[in-house]
Amino acid sequence: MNGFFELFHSEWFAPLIEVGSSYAAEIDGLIALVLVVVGFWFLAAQYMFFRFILKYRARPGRRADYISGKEKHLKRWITIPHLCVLAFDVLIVVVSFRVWIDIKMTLPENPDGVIRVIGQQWAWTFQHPGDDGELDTLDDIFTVDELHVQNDQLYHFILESTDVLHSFSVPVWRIKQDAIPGRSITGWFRPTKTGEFDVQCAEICGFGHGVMAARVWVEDADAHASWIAANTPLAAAPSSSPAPGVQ
Ligand SMILES: [Cu+2]
Repeated sequence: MNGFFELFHSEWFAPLIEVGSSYAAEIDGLIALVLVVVGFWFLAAQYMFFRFILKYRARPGRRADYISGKEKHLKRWITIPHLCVLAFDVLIVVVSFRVWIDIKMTLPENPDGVIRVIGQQWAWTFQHPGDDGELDTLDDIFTVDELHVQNDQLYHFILESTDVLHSFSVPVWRIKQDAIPGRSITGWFRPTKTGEFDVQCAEICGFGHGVMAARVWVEDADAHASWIAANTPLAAAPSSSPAPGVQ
């Protein structure tokens, strides 16, 4: 059975749009399935539509046929395709449920890193763990519109918003998750491709929504370690004097 579902882990789209996370191909497979099923019925319906228009059209000396569709043998033209469409609907629901469970309802344990993503009108703030690998410690690295992660590592993200609804969208990873004020939403990803990619807010969030874009840098281990070393705030260095504002 699992072999059957593997069919829908599609990398057909790879030449068109980059596949950059462990589950991107699963989302693509689902889209391919919907495209094939809906596309098939679209073409079949259009074919019959135009065929009947031509076949039963008015001709010299003959009026166009009027078919009420009430007779039993004509009703079959509706009932049989209807049942077929329902069967394909069930297939789409089953496959999408599996993808939903894998990506949204399952949180793989023991992440290699945790980042916090905060949406606000109209920028993204990213909180990365510093040298100690722990979030919410003194050496955390805060950036605006600039996310840095290490390739092939399991990340959890904690998504928050300070004002209105936003949506954290990273197309290359096939992530799109709403950020809701007052809530912390946890999700996960595992990047599989190094490079620099787009991050975009995908929820109309006010006047500046269109410019609420950011970039993510997926780096190999060495490049990521040197980025962390270069950006760990000085305040994190051991010091005997208290931080400003602390009595
Ligand atoms: Cu936004």
